[in-house]
Amino acid sequence: MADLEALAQAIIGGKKDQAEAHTRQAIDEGMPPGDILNGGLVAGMNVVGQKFKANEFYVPEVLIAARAMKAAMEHLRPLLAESGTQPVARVSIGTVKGDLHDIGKNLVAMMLEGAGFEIQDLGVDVKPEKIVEIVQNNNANILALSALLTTTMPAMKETIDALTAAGLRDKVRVMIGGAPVTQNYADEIGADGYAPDAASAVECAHSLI
Ligand code: B1M
Repeated sequence: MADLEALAQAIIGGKKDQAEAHTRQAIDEGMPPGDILNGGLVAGMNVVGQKFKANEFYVPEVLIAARAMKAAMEHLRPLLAESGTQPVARVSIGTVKGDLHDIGKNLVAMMLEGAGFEIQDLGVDVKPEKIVEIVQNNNANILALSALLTTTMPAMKETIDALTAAGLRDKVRVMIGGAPVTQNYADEIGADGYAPDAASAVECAHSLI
């Protein structure tokens, strides 16, 4: 009998093979894919987020858990699409112009995916004009911007200004983060949300929708 608690535990422990096996078993037994996602994958990643915030888990543990979550997700993704299960919201995430750091951004993306958000990863060094094009053509609810350099933080303001100039500022909620970024800076440039770490990014994204 499929065991969602065991699936959640496999994800928390970063046990990729077990996570995949529990997911397959649940699918084969006909459990609705949305139940497997929420009761297993999201439940597991929630605990990972809490442990990360409490400094009980560090970056490697989160990455290993996220790898197990992603492997399980590969089995579920086609079924979720078929069953019409809606994501919590759609997030386009990228590191801003001039900035090549992506480890934190990837961590945030994985935690959001683990929380049931649909992720469009824009990569690094994403120019404001590219973001304007993406916001115009895609239906993301949230634009998530990461910056790791004090010299690239201004590109966050440039991006928000470019969205405003293009008449698109109201189409998307903008959240920002990265080591040098602060809540004050978010307020100053008119971002809708700020999160200091990947677990808080999930809370922030939830608060924006
Ligand atoms: Co760079 N680098 N780096 N670097 N690098 C820093 C950031 C630096 C602090 C090192 C230092 O001098 N002590 C410094 C920045 C100084 C500053 O501006 N204040 C620096 C510098 C100067 C540079 C170069 C300019 C060096 C040079 O060439 N002279 C250069 C710039 C290249 C460029 O981007 N154009 C450069 C290059 C690199 C590498 C390519 C070698 C490599 C990046 C590899 C990669 O990302 N693929 C690198 C690395 C690894 C670092 C350090 C060592 C680690 C960064 C990291 O990944 N941390 C870093 C020093 C340090 O932090 N100890 C440093 C782990 C990661 C999990 O944390 O990214 O903070 P972080 O993400 C956190 C939170 O910030 C938050 O959640 C994450 C998880 O909790 N978060 C968000 C991040 N994005 C978020 C978005 C959100 C919400 C939360 O919402 C959207």
